Amino acid sequence: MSQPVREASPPIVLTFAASDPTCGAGIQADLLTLASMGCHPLCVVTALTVQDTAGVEGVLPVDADWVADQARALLEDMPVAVFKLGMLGSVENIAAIAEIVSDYPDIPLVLDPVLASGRGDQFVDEEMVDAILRLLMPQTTVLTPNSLEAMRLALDESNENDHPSLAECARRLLETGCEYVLITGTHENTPQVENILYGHRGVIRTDKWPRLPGSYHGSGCTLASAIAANLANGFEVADAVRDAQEYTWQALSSGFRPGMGQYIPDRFFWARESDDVDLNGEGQFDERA
Ligand code: PXL
Repeated sequence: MSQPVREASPPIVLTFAASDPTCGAGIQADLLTLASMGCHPLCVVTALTVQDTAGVEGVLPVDADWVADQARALLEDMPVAVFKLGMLGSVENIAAIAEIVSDYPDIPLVLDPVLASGRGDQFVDEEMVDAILRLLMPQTTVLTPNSLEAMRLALDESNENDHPSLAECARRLLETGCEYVLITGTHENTPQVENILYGHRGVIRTDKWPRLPGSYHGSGCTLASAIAANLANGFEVADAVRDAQEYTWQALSSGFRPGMGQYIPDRFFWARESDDVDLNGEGQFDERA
């Protein structure tokens, strides 16, 4: 019997993240984004959550041996172009994942330091923050904190007078060993959302985006996965970051509200008919305010 012709596979991105059954955030958001951007996702589940579009009701970390076994099985079988890390669930999982990725030092790693949900549910304790800083940052290519996460990761807890600027947070985070830090500015009091990419020589680029009125679930997962997809597709970091922001802005501006809580980004906006996406327009989105 003749075999079907074997096509070259799309670039493969391995994501370690928690399941969000709403598919707004978490590993399902990563999967949708990576697929939409032409990659094949590999999904290692680090925790289960119970949630709806209004909030998280429960988190069950997956046993660290199961996390490691999922990843090892995939890595022995398929060539991974980029790693992407989201919510990791436990200190044990952080340690297991740090050990696995250290066996692949040439594979770029995008770390979305998920510390809390956009709705305020806390996902990490101090021990996990410490493990992220010590074990993962030195292996990170691009770190993608929002300004609140950057502050929490960079703050010197022993000094109550420590009030670092975001640029100082970026400097401290780069000192922990990551190559680039993209601090997103959704939570800052600026007319437009300003996202700043820092490298060891300073600011690499600043991008400003019109503020959208809705509250979105999964915007950070979408952005980090889009960066990972662009790196897997061969972009340099600065271009990967710029293009990923544009993709995310479009997914957000095409977002929809399927339940009673937050909006969900539409990662397949390009596959649906719509006149909605207009980077220069602001009026169309008023109904979501
Ligand atoms: O948006 C951050 C995030 C990541 N991963 C999971 C989540 C959330 C936010 O709720 O539930 C699983």
